[in-house]
Amino acid sequence: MSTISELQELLSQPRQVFITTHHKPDADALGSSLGLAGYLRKKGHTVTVVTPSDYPDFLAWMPGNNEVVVYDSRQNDAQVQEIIGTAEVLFCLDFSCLNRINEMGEYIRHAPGTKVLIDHHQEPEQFADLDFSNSSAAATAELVFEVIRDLGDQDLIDAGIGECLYAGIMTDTGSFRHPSTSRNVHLIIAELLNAGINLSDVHRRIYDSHSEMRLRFLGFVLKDKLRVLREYNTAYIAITQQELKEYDSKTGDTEGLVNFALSIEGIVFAAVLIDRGQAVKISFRSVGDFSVSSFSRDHFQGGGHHNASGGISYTSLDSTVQRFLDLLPQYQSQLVTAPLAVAPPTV
Ligand SMILES: [Mn+2]
Repeated sequence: MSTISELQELLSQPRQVFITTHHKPDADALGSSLGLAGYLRKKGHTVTVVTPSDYPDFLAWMPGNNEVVVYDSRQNDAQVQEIIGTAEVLFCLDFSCLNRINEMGEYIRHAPGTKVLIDHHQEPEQFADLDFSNSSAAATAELVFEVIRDLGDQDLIDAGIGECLYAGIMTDTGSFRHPSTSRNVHLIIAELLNAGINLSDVHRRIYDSHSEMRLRFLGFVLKDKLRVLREYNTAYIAITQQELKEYDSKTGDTEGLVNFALSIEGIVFAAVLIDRGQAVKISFRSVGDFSVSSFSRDHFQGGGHHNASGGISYTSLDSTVQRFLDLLPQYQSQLVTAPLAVAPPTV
C-alpha cells in the first residue's frame, strides 16, 4: 500500500493522465475509471480513458463515456501507444496483472510515466509505482471514492461522478448482497446519496435495459443449457459459438448468467463456459468457503476473488467442459460439506 501523500504530491500540478481498466470492462471497471476521470478533470488534469476492448451498451450512459478511446490493435494502435508513452501518470483500475489487457499491458509496463494501481483483486502483480490495491474492498469504485476522499476532495464528487462509482459498487456487490458489502460500503453509498445520485435510475439503466433477444437467450440457456450436478452441489452452463450467433449475442449479454446457476438452492459452485472462438472464457462463482479463485488459478489460468473468478482454456469447449467435470471428484468433500450446501427440502 502506498500513502496518499505520495499521490497528492504527484497530482499537485496539472498532469497528462492516462486511465485504463481490464479487458471487456464491467460496471466497476468503467465506473471507477470514469468516476476518477471526472474528478481529475475537475482538478485541472488532462485525462484520457482508454479501454482495452469494447464494453456493453448498458454502460454508455456514464458521464465521460463519449470521450473513451476503445483500443483496437488494427485501428488505433499508434494513437494509444502515443497516449501511453506521453502520459505523466498512468492509472490502472480494477485489474491486477498487465497480461489481462493484451498488447496495452506491455506498452504500460515500458511507459516512462508514474504508474498507479487501484484495485481489489487478489495477488496483484508488482508493476505499479504507487499501489492502492486492497483485496478486501468490495469494488474498485469503493477504493476510488476513498482515494478522492483521502485527497481531501470529497466535495468534488458530484452526482455524475457519484453515479459512476455507485454503478461499480452496486454491481460488484451483487446489489449489496455479497459478503463484501461492509458497513464501509453502506457509509460510502450514504455519502454518494448526499452528492445527489439517483440510485434507482442507475439500477434501471444497468439491469433493466436488455434487448428482447437477450431475454430470449436467457430463456434458452436456463431451459436447455443448465446442468445441475447434485452430487457436487455444482451447476454449470456451456455455450457454443453457434448458440451465441443464433441469439445475436452482444458484449455483456452473457454477464450474470453464472448467478442464475448459483441461485439454485443447495448449489455452492457455479460455472459458465463460453466458446469465444480463440478461447473458452469461464466464469466461476461460489458461496461460502469454496475458493473459486484458487480453483481457477490452479486449473484455468485465472484468478480473481474468493467467491468470484474467471478463467480461460485454449482447448475446445467440449474438452474444457470434460476437464472441468473430471476435476469435481477431488473437490467433492469441500463442495458437499460447505455450510450452505443444504439438501433441497423434501415437500
Ligand atoms: Mn471490480
